[in-house]
This record gives sequence, C-alpha cells and structure tokens, in this order.
Amino acid sequence: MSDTIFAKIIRREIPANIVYEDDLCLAFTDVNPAAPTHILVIPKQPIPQLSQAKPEDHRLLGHLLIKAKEVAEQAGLTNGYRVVINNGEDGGQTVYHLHLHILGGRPLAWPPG
Ligand code: DGP
Repeated sequence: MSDTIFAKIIRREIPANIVYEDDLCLAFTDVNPAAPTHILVIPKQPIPQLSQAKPEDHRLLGHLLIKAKEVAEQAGLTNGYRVVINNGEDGGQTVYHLHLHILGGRPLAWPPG
C-alpha cells in the first residue's frame, strides 16, 4: 500500500496540529482550512478511501464518527458543523488515506460545489 502524507503525520515525520489521538485514530487541523474550524479525523489503519472499506471495518468507522462528534464539541462548534468524506476523483479526494473533514464556524452552503 502506498504511503501518504497522513501516514507521515501519524509517524510524526511531518508536523501537524494534533487535537486528539487514541489507539485507533488521530485528529488534526487541516493545513488548507475551508472554514474557520477545519479538522481531519483519520484512522491509524491506512484504509485508502471509503469505497475500499470492508464490512469488518464497521467498528473503526463508527469510532471515527463518534470521535468526530467529540472533536467538534471540543472545538466549540455549538451552532452546528458538517462532517464530510470525499471519496475518489469525483468526490474531490486528494489524499488516499481515509479521513473525515469536520467543518464549522460559519454557515455552510448546500449543495456543495
Ligand atoms: P481531501 O480532498 O478530502 O483528500 O482532503 C485532503 C485534505 O488534507 C485537504 O483539505 C488538505 C489536507 N492536507 C493535505 N496535506 C496536509 C498536510 O500535510 N497537513 C495537514 N494538516 N493537512 C493536509
């Protein structure tokens, strides 16, 4: 499996502003924020993209979603927020290590572009 920038962040080979970590996942602020608060939650296990997740990954995927909720609370996003997973080319995915975007701090338009 090819290495990504997020694998390097997990291994502390490149710096990141880490806001949460446990044995299964890591959360850090996005280097190119699309909203006043923009945090990424990633599994330490490098699933490349959601479409490659397997049924046996369901506990890990549930964990990521619960942690996204907690990280959003911790970030003070009391007025709401959006959780996004970009999958593949048409989904706008650029880093092929599964990640959840937490976006908040301003009203977000719908539908997305
Ligand atoms: P996506 O398009 O869904 O694959 O989002 C990838 C996100 O990753 C994008 O919003 C920018 C962010 N990103 C890319 N490289 C780095 C990095 O080196 N550090 C951090 N903190 N974020 C990064």
